[in-house]
Amino acid sequence: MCMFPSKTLLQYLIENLINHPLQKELALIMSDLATIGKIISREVNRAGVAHILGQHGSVNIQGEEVQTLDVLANELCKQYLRKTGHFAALASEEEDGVVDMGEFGENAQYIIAFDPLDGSSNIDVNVSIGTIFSVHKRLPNISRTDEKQFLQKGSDQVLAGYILYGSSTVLVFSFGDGVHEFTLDQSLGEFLLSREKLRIPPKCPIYSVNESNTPLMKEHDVMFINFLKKDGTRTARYIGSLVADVHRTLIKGGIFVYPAIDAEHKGVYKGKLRLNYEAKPMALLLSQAGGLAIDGQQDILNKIPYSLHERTSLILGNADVVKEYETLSLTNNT
Ligand code: AFP
Repeated sequence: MCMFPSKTLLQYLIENLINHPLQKELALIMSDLATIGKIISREVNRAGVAHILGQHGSVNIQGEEVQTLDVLANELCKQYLRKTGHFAALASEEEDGVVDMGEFGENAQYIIAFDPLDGSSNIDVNVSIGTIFSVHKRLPNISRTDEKQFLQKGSDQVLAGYILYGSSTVLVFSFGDGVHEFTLDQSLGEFLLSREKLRIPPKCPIYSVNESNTPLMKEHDVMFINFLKKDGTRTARYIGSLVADVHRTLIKGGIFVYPAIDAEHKGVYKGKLRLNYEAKPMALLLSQAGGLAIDGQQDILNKIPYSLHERTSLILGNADVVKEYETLSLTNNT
């Protein structure tokens, strides 16, 4: 067995600075996010033991029940990131409005949006969950706590990624020059490089969709899902944690489809996933890995959010198959 581990995240970030000296602060941000990931990973792993599983009893801005681990992860992210001094403002799935970083954020150059614990309905059953983050430059001439700071295009993200708490804890991120994966070695307490410049495989062997929603979908979405199943060459996988479904898609290839649905049976079709801290960061990773993420009609990276917690439909995965969806959607959109 090899005595020497692969490159640590810290080594990687330092080496990367030789080619990208201006990314110094982003490297520090990435290192801080990795530390948060280690702490959440520890808490997730001992959640059952510590009897901190279960619901917190409150309801978040999305109308969902908040889990204890969600609260813990959100508080940790807020408190830790505030003290780093890198962020002028912060937005979280668990917070109604923009979070002021106080004196720590006065001279900060970046803003961050995150979902501290995505896939929280899976917490109680030991299914993979994750933290998603999206970092932008702070906009000048706008108050740092103004929601407009977060109404920036996905293509302007300077750092995006996720930490997946699964059978191992994995960090996947991009500064916009490739996607890199690091796996947490619990014994060393270090993230070690496991995949550099990750590319989505060319084949699309998996489709991932919550098929219980088909009665609520538009006709062309149902047609597309039937097309994906038509020749029996694809298998179905759906976890219900975006981080886990995206990670599998990046590693194995495939397509994830969450179209707009008419959840209230009123003829009004709406997306479920959040643009700022679910769709945008995943879209950057997919595009950097050679894939594509769209809302049905346009690249997610080109969408300008109109509100902090805006929801969107999301179709991502192998670019050729995602484009087939786009064509069908554009010709059938009503
Ligand atoms: P929760 O955090 O409420 O579990 O939502 C998870 C999520 O936002 C995303 O991670 C999943 O891809 C998606 O929702 C699953 O939605 P459905 O439960 O409607 O399939």
